[in-house]
Amino acid sequence: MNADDQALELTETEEEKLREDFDRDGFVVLRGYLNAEELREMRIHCEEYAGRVKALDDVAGGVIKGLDQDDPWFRDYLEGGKHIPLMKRLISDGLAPDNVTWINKSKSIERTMPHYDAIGSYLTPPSGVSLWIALDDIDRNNGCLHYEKGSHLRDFPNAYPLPNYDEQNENVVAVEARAGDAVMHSTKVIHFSIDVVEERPRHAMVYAYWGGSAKINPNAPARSKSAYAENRLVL
Ligand SMILES: O=C(O)CCC(=O)C(=O)O
Ligand SMILES: [Fe+2]
Repeated sequence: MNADDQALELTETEEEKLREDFDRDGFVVLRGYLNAEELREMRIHCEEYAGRVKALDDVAGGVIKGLDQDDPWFRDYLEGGKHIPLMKRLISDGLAPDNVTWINKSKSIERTMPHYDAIGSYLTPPSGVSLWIALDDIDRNNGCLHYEKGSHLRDFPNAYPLPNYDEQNENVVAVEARAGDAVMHSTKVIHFSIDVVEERPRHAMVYAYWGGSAKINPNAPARSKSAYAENRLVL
């Protein structure tokens, strides 16, 4: 069954709360976003991708981008997953898919340094939203994500990692996740992971979108490898 056969079931009040949280914090955490069967299905497609296209263990940096280009299952989820209606309402815009990324950062790989996803964007405004899904339990011991609440409302340098960034500032919160939990975050919110101290699988997937109304900035070089950079699709 395709993921878009189901929908995220939320009451009006629940959705209203998510919208308020997203506007204020720049992200929302969805506990149990994938049920056991959906989690199993996404993991199976990662394993299948690893066997047929590329294994994450063989990739320096622990990140593979563009799974949508080699695997219709991931492309279908990017273009039609159950998250899409809510994500559109969170940013009050259409969604222009960018790519599907698969991440597993072990001890020997550099953690994800402080950044916001729109760094280096060739779009203006660099608005958008990403769906990050934990495929494993990801806690303080194996490099959980941290977010700075409200940082999406300020402007930061266009550089990775963000220079002179205070990771201990009072608005930073740790987001420990169980497998199947998800985070929807603005492309402008600052986030990073911490060092892995306990070696355990730390698989996550990211389904990334630009705001449908964002335009290509003619002054910015088109450095994107996204399959959608040339053929824009707006959901
Ligand atoms: O899982 C990670 O370490 C990085 C995730 C991230 O930066 C993202 O989803 O935008
Ligand atoms: Fe990110």
